[in-house]
Amino acid sequence: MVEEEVVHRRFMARAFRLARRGAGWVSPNPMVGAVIVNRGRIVGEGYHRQRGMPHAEVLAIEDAGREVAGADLYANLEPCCHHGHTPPCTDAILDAGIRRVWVSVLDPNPLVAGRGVRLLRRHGVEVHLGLLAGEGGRLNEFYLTHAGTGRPFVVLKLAATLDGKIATATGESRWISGTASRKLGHRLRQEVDAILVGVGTVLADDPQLTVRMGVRRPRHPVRVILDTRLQTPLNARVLNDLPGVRTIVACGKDRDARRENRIRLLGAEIWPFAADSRGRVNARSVIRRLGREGLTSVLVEGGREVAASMLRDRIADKILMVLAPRILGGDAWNSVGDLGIRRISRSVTLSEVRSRRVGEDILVEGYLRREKS
Ligand code: AOF
Ligand code: ZN
Repeated sequence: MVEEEVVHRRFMARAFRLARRGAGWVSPNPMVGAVIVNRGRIVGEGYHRQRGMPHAEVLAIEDAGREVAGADLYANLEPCCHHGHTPPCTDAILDAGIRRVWVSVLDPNPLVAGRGVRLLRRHGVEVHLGLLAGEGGRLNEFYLTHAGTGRPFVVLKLAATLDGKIATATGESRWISGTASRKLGHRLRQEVDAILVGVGTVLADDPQLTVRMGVRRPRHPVRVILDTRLQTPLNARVLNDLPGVRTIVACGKDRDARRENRIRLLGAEIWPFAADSRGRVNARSVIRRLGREGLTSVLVEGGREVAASMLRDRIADKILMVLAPRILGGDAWNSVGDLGIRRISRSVTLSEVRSRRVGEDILVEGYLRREKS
């Protein structure tokens, strides 16, 4: 029995790996991988490549050909039972004569949400739900958050020194982290729907916010700048490089109309918002609107004020902190602005913390408890 469990996990882990190949391409759909096993041997595999394209299960069934009859299927997400761009996977599974199905997590899409599993069971298929559910949930944390709540999953990424600094006293920040972790940053950009920074970062670093280093087939995320008073320079690289990439400048309602027009002429969208209690664009409203526009994930790359509001207002779901083996001292810039915390018991605390080496740097990641919004 225990041995058998190990085998099931191995096939599900294979489905996870296949699913991950769709990272960055499937949004707003989930990443899904499927494996078909007959008499202990993998006879078919498939994964969802891109939104609008066939589903993992259907591809795996095709791949298995005649060997699918009486076989087992492993899928990281509950098979769909509705007509979208493609017909229901549950029909394909039943037509193929698959006998047993292992599913990691349910699909929160209201058109599915447990119906896929129930339908299969009703037709005599043996369905096992919850195999490697923790990892299956983390794999699709963008999709599951967005499909379940309508808001995107928010990742706050910071690259700092061991003493938590992101720039020297003169504002120099290139480069605190090493090549390996900067490459990782570009791969991460490739997987999210939007990158968001504050105007302070645009003024200090003039970033492009595009996918470059070591990514073969770049897919650029939407660029979002929080810029209450429209201070983004008209010659900033975010407004001028890669004009085909959608760029959004979120500003206060009380803005300069001439400047707004000039930014629009460069191809960027202007999104006006009410200010928060500190007189800045309300980041939570911006994030919510991104979710309404179908964006499932946002990577926040700083600077310190934006990082502070993501933590203060509990907007971030996850933190990725790259720590470079350097020290800059007290006159350098902090990675996170003031949070007004007086007691250790009130500190922003991560859970499910993991860490690993990336080149010379250390990557620490963990989850935050988010307030409902
Ligand atoms: C699956 N297998 O590989 C995927 C599923 O418009 P469609 O037809 O692509 O349907 C998209 C919805 O189907 C998506 O919102 C989610 O509920 C489910 N995705 N389901 O069984 C897959 N990609
Ligand atoms: Zn499907």
